[in-house]
Amino acid sequence: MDSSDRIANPWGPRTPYAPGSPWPVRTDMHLAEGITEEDVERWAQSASVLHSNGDAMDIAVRGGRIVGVRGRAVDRVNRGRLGPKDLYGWQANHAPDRLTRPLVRENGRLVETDWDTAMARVVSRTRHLLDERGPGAVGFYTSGQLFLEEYYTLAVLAHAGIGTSHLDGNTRLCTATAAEALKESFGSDGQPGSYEDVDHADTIALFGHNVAETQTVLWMRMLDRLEGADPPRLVCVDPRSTPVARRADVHLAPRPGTNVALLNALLHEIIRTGRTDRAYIEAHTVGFDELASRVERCTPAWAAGICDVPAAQIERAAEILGDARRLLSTVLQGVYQSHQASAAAVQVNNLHLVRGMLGRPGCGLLQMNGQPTAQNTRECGADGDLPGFRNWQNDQHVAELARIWNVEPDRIPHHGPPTHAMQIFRYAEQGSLGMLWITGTNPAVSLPELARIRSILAQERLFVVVQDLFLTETAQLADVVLPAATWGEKTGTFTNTDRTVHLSEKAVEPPGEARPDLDIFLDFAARMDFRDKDGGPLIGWHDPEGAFAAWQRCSAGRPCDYTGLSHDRLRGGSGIQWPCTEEAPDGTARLHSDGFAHAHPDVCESYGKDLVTGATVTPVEYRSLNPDGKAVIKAAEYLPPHEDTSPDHPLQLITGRTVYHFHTRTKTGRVPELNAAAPDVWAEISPAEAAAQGLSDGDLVQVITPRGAIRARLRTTAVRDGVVFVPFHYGYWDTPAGFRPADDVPGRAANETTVTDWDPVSKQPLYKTAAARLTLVSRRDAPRSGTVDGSDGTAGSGA
Ligand SMILES: Nc1nc2c(c(=O)[nH]1)N[C@H]1C(S)=C(S)[C@@H](COP(=O)(O)OP(=O)(O)OC[C@H]3O[C@@H](n4cnc5c(=O)[nH]c(N)nc54)[C@H](O)[C@@H]3O)O[C@H]1N2
Ligand SMILES: Nc1nc2c(c(=O)[nH]1)N[C@H]1C(S)=C(S)[C@@H](COP(=O)(O)OP(=O)(O)OC[C@H]3O[C@@H](n4cnc5c(=O)[nH]c(N)nc54)[C@H](O)[C@@H]3O)O[C@H]1N2
Ligand SMILES: [Mo]
Repeated sequence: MDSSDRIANPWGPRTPYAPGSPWPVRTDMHLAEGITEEDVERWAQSASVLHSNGDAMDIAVRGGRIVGVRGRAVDRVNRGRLGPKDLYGWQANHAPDRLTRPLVRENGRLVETDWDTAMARVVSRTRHLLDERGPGAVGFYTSGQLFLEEYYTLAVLAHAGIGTSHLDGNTRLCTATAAEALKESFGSDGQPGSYEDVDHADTIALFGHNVAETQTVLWMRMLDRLEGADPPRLVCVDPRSTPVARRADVHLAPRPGTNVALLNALLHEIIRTGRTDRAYIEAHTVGFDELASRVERCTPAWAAGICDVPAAQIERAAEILGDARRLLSTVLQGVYQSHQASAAAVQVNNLHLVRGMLGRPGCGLLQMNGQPTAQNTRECGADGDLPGFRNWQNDQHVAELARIWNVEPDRIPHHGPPTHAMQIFRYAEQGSLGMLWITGTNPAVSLPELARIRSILAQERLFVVVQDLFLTETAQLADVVLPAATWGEKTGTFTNTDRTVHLSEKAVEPPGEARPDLDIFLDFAARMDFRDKDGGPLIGWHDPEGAFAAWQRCSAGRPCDYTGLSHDRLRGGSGIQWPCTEEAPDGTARLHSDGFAHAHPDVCESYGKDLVTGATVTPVEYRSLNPDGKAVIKAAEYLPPHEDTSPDHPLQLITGRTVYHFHTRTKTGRVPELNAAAPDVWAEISPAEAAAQGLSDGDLVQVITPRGAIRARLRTTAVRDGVVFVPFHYGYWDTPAGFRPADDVPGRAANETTVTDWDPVSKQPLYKTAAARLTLVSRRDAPRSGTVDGSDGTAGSGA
């Protein structure tokens, strides 16, 4: 098909299908101009790294360069389909401004150097800090975008090599709440559901998840069901009129930050009307009575007052959810990036538990991931948790890990919870952290309250290492910059939202001296000479296959068991869902089909937390609550957002995504089609809100919060009155200055305005509730770039 169509219509043509039948194949392809399939010399197997869906594709190679991509029809995830970022995004690999040599700071400026010099600086600073101040002075902040082999190597290096507990990923900003909600309810991380549940569901509910723009291929699957025979009913909870909302049978548009009130009312109705599965609750869960009493007074009328959603709509949604026979729910950032993130996400788990809707075709639950490899950050322990979903409070688990690594258990920090990213930056601010090694993330654009983050990273006393493809806003503040190879230039595996593991093969050489992250970590480990307790090398592998084999040993017997997989097994066919073992050689479609073994006190990854305060439950308490390992139904009371509106800041600010860009745009901003589709930041409010404020479409405005201000063009869309939405993608690397100008001039990155605050349970920052006001800078007819409105409206939210 004509590739330009996929900017105007990101989802392509429909292939409708009926419940229970397989999703038809549709093979999408995009090749560079002038290239035909016959011109392609070689295809390298891979999957997308620009979202969590895991769209399988082959990379077209000609003359040592990537010249396009084609969806893999054999793959269970996408059956050949690709989204707009998948189709065009590969062009970023060959951007002219890729980093090709290491950089070190000399007299205040970053200058090119060789690998030996750069690595020697990193090693000497690490040794110095370990000698002078101990492992607590060294921190690592990684990504949801490297490969499994890289995370596992980094986790071993940090946990048992350095011995620091200051290791986390940007997964903290992304899906820490997914992991937490799964631990709270089911004892361990691991998605219960499967994408095949879309094929069987009679009802699909999306909670704070704009799937149409953020997992376009998953939305194609839902659209094909909606246009086939016997379509599912669709429930959408989102304050904006997203493409999902516009297709929904019921769209609930609550005030931002009120998910718990809404969910408690839905549970109230389902319990009141007897739409629960008593036998399932009895056999498989603990905690139901507490939930029933907690939500007893949470009537739709009560929630209507908090959420500003008509009570009748809440009742209607409860009826649909309560009558579903095969319910699939998804949850994402509209829930996770709120002040009661974990409490709300757990209520969606409860909805499935009280209705007995788990572990059967169509009865799916996806606490969605966002980033392509976030699942691997979590399972490998590069988010600070112990590898293999092991429990830091369980001495047996620590001892087992120590055996696998052949070290003394004491060498693995486990005397308290791992340090979360926001706390790592706090330690850097206070000075107790002397070195921060940042890999595959751009915190100078993606963390909240950017003026603060910039000042932390710019400190003389903090040694900052940045490993990236480009001289990002963050790299510009580093002491050492290491040029990394990326997707298409290195081999490894990664796991999507529904636990499907894909192999991604090296297609082309990286530019210049750029090296795979795995090689950089292995080089560091070798130079540091980390040893096990018998004097052998702590890290004994040298390549991706060796790292994968080591990880398999670590995963054996745990919920994320990879022992039945290998790079070879993943070559040629479809991706495979973990756990994959000798007993389940083709992988496992759904977890919890026969009970909740992962929740057993001896097995569970966590004993859980108080959903309101975040206080950890002790092993003794957990054992008495859940001795046999059942699912835990946990109730939570609603609390209002921490920062509410005021006369000074009368609007609620929410931030998020557009279909055309990925995060801080280091890749998508360098792709002509995607950049042209949405070249600059904007702010959305409702037409009524605009009228009330004397503003109109296209006006240049400032969005102001107590932290800072940005400048953006106004778009009027069907968002709730009283809410302003800003996409968070736009940093400074492609502005005329190339970096953030002065802190006292309004910028354009949404995070200039967001708040340093987090969910007490998952520690995920709050990007979706802050108070703001708008002021007019200039009217639309004042000179403007003309392209600032971005998309033509077909795909853009609220168009
Ligand atoms: N195109 C594109 N796709 C991506 C990404 C990208 O950058 N661009 N990033 C990937 C990553 S890492 C992630 S984490 C995912 C994120 O994927 P999503 O979570 O789908 O994306 P967001 O736009 O962050 O937020 C989703 C919705 O939450 C709504 N929302 C805001 N406040 C509330 C609230 O209080 N309650 C409810 N119920 N909803 C609310 C917003 O209006 C928004 O439509 O996308 C992945 N896919
Ligand atoms: N206001 C607001 N802020 C948000 C969010 C929001 O909704 N609103 N969402 C949050 C979420 S969910 C997320 S996931 C984060 C994302 O925030 P970031 O992680 O900061 O965003 P990216 O732009 O994806 O940064 C990834 C970096 O890794 C580099 N990279 C890519 N591949 C490789 C590789 O193979 N190796 C190495 N070494 N580097 C590589 C890229 O060039 C890029 O600089 O933002 C968070 N921030
Ligand atoms: Mo994310």
